[in-house]
Amino acid sequence: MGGQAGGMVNEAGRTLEMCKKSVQAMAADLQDGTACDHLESHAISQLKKQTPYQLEHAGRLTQPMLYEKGEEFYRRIEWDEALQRISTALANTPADETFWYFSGRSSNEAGFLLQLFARLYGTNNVNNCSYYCHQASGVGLSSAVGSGTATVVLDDVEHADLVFVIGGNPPSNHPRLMTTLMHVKNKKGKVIVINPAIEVGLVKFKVPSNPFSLLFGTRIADLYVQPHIGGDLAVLTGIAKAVQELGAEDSPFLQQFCDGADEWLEHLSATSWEEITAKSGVSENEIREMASTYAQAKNVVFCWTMGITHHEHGVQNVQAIANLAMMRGMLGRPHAGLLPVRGHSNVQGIGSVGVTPKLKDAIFDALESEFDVKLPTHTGLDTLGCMESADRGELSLGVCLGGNLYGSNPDLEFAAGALSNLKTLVYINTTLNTGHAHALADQTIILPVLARDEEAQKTTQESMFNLVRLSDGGPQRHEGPRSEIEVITDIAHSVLGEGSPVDWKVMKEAPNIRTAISKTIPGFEKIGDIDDTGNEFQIEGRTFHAPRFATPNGKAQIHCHSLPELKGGVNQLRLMTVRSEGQFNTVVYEEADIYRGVERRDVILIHPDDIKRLGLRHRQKVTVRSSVGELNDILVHRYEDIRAGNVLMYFPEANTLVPRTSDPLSRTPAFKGVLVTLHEA
Ligand SMILES: Nc1nc2c(c(=O)[nH]1)N[C@H]1C(S)=C(S)[C@@H](COP(=O)(O)OP(=O)(O)OC[C@H]3O[C@@H](n4cnc5c(=O)[nH]c(N)nc54)[C@H](O)[C@@H]3O)O[C@H]1N2
Ligand SMILES: Nc1nc2c(c(=O)[nH]1)N[C@H]1C(S)=C(S)[C@@H](COP(=O)(O)OP(=O)(O)OC[C@H]3O[C@@H](n4cnc5c(=O)[nH]c(N)nc54)[C@H](O)[C@@H]3O)O[C@H]1N2
Ligand SMILES: [Mo]
Repeated sequence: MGGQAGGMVNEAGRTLEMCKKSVQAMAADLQDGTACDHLESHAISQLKKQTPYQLEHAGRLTQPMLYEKGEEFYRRIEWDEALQRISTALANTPADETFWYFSGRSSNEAGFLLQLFARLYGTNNVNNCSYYCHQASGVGLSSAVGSGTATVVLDDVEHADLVFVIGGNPPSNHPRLMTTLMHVKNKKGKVIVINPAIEVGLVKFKVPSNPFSLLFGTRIADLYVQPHIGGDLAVLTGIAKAVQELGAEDSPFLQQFCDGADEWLEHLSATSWEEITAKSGVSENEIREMASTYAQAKNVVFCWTMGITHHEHGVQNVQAIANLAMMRGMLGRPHAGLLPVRGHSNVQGIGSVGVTPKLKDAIFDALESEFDVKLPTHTGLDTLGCMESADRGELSLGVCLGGNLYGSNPDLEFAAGALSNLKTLVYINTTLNTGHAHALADQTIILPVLARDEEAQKTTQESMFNLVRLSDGGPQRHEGPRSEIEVITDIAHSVLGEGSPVDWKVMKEAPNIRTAISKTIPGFEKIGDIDDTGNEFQIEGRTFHAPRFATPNGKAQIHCHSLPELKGGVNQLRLMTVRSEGQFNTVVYEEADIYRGVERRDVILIHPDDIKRLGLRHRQKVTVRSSVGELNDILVHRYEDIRAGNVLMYFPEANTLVPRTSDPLSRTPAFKGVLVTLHEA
């Protein structure tokens, strides 16, 4: 389910319509046959030719599978053999030659346990998919307000009279946010969208459960501004400059509660409109219009997603959004603030419970004293760091709890090569994906696990509004898969043995894991009572409803930025790699992208002016080339709704073209800032 919270109720307690993605996921789940049959009947060379759609639709993984280099096929193995192989490999590998990658769908309990095991085993090479996702938001927000998550709760957004939606496609990826935006609109609030592509659902949106909206649609965007890809820093700086020229800044707030205001205001005055418009591709008029709408609004919430973070200057983008909020005192009080709209359902919780290379000091100390152990202190690798280290042959064992590390990586050829250098690779998954075909170590073991809604025990997740929620779990849909908690505790027990500082048998019971979390993760104290009280709770110290921030001096921090040049030369186009309506990340459920009116995935969406300028024709086949790879037989798709000079292709297929260029501050790859050229076949 593409949502943020457990269960089918949103944070305001409203029952939600079943979202389409969860129906698709369940349908894929209930198919005849299993992914194990599929692996047994298809050679690796055949699997490599299959699409993400075909692999996902092979059914559920039900039994451990083993692939050994040199063989043509995967084969079934028993759980005992699989676990034995994994513990033998771990026992024979120096801890710092291993890495531990986590996707964001696992529970807090599973995440906490596996990272704890990795550290007791001896490494900090522990990271999660946020390094390819919202890491820039975490780093940017921490530098601005001292905490890396949303500063608001859902109720704040519902009360806003202006919402900025920057660099995201919520009609496809965050349908629940659309319901909130419709509430804002129904109360005469406004919405400003900043996005190089016009996403139709942000212009007018229809919800299936609302008959009125179904007939007419609700108009969403009051202003829709299309910068060039990568132009946001200039746009955001421009809005701030125009607010300043209107004299609409909240000077008392800036002086009393923020650091760095004077320097920043001087910097804004000194930045010319020529520079701002040239580096954003947005006219001064449009920027001034956004600024005056902002200046008139009382309660403003800023939302953003991957159009902001997937850039070399992702952290600066986030800081610039925070600056803009501070400028008019839209922080540190109810009904206003900052909202990074999250990716995976529990990616935030996974990060909170310690799935990061560097543990927060408080967590580190608490774990050491709770379990009476010494934890490793040397620097752990982030996700891209692990891939690069594996590429250099420095790593020999990887464990992936969920996700598709290969498929989500930039530069697929590099990614396949890096992971194939490993001696052992353990994939803990529900279904097949491209990684299982392309990224194979000397021995590759796939362990089949239950999805969260099939767990026998209750588990918890954290929503993007910092609310910890309890999920019931549910009946198992297939014989064979085991719970993540069971698998992790079994591996940990067999590697660390009876003398382990953590009793892994005790940790098989989720309430015992919650007790450990409550004692070691600051803000999660109440999780220890959740089994008795059922009380879901807000994590302390993250929602700022008073102007006192979690920074060392309690003030919000303003950052000055120099504006980056727009990327690209004469015949180059700026490429964004994005999701279609019919997919969840690397998992493709249907080929069509209904909102964008595109029926297949091997396309490049390009503005008519660019088609003309480059002498191309609609629906002709081209080769798309970047600095790291090329894709052949891509169909040119005439698309009015993208800003000329910029093009759109679908992730994960387009990852062949994405270089490893990343934001130095967050280490997030620039998935939206790829330069490409088109060549006639
Ligand atoms: N159904 C569904 N739901 C999902 C997911 C899914 O795959 N399917 N994935 C989940 C995950 S992990 C995540 S992280 C989120 C992703 O949610 P989104 O961020 O909405 O996902 P993308 O498809 O990457 O869309 C990027 C958006 O940013 C715009 N954009 C691209 N470049 C720029 C730029 O330079 N500036 C600006 N301002 N905008 C730009 C694009 O036009 C597009 O609208 O969704 C989550 N929810
Ligand atoms: N070019 C490009 N690349 C990108 C992006 C982009 O926009 N453009 N987006 C990036 C982003 S935002 C993200 S978050 C990453 C996604 O990175 P990942 O999280 O690594 O990838 P997913 O595709 O979400 O993982 C899908 C797999 O998760 C497994 N799975 C599903 N549910 C469960 C579960 O409950 N438990 C377990 N153990 N496994 C489960 C299934 O086997 C499925 O095949 O990709 C990144 N890569
Ligand atoms: Mo994500």
